[in-house]
Amino acid sequence: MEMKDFSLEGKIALVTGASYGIGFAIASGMAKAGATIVFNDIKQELVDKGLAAYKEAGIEAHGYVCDVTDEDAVQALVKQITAEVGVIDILVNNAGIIKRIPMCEMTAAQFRQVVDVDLNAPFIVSKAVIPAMIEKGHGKIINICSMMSELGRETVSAYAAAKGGLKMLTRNIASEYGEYNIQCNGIGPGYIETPQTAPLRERQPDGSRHPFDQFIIAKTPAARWGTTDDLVGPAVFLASDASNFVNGHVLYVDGGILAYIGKQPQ
Ligand code: NAP
Ligand code: GCO
Repeated sequence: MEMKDFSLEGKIALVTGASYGIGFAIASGMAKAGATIVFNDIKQELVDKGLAAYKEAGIEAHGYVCDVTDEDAVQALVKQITAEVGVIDILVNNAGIIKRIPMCEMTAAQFRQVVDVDLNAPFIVSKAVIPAMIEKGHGKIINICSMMSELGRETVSAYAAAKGGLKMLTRNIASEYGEYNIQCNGIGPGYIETPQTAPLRERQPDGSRHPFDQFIIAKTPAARWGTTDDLVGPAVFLASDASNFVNGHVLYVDGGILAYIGKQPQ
């Protein structure tokens, strides 16, 4: 074991849905650790925005338009990346959506849409990259899970079902392809400040904190929301040779939420 095992020098990383938010932070951290960054997003406008943001950060990223739920498009994307950049060494299944709707008011179509992006897509993209990883003799897959891989709450039934499923897909990829030197692990972020959680942090008309915002601060031993930067170290570790015997694990990066029973009444 040497410190160079933490380096991603010479590695190609595909991070899905990484024009901004958690994906952008993870990809930027991997670039600093030496990786070549490839990302996709669903719209050209977002890819252009992402490319400009990477450039501003001094990173020459490769950006593509691709809907990760479309298997043909994903297969074509992986072929194109392989031809234009090289074989993907690291995949981060980051693209995700949430719909906050009480379960009995949610349509089956809305439920399916969330499961499609948050669970079916990681299956589709992983399936597209694994054969070349096997041929190359190594590969790293990181699935972005959630607190909802372990916990439920009102209004997020589809998201929790998908993220719980993603935890098990993680274990299954590890089980099925570990013998080919492929490690598949998850990162379970706690509550992180991104556009996805912005509605939960909106200031109230009187300037006070959103009740959910106060609830999260009280539920988190660190007493704060996470930042996208909090996820970078764990992601680089799980993408690097330093984690070559870590497989099928979900690393929760949650400021202690899952360890905590909650604040006792005063
Ligand atoms: P975000 O700000 O909403 O970013 C998600 C990205 O995925 C967006 O760029 C989005 O594009 C893209 N995307 C959505 N559907 C796609 C599709 N079909 N094909 C390609 N790209 C697609 O979310 P985030 O907060 O950074 O979250 C990133 C991941 O972390 C998600 O999987 C999320 O569930 C997970 N997560 C977030 C938190 C948190 O507190 N923020 C906590 C735990 C886990 P559009 O803008 O076009 O939709
Ligand atoms: C919610 C949140 C989440 C988080 C995250 C927690 O409405 O409860 O949006 O579910 O974003 O996934 O880890």
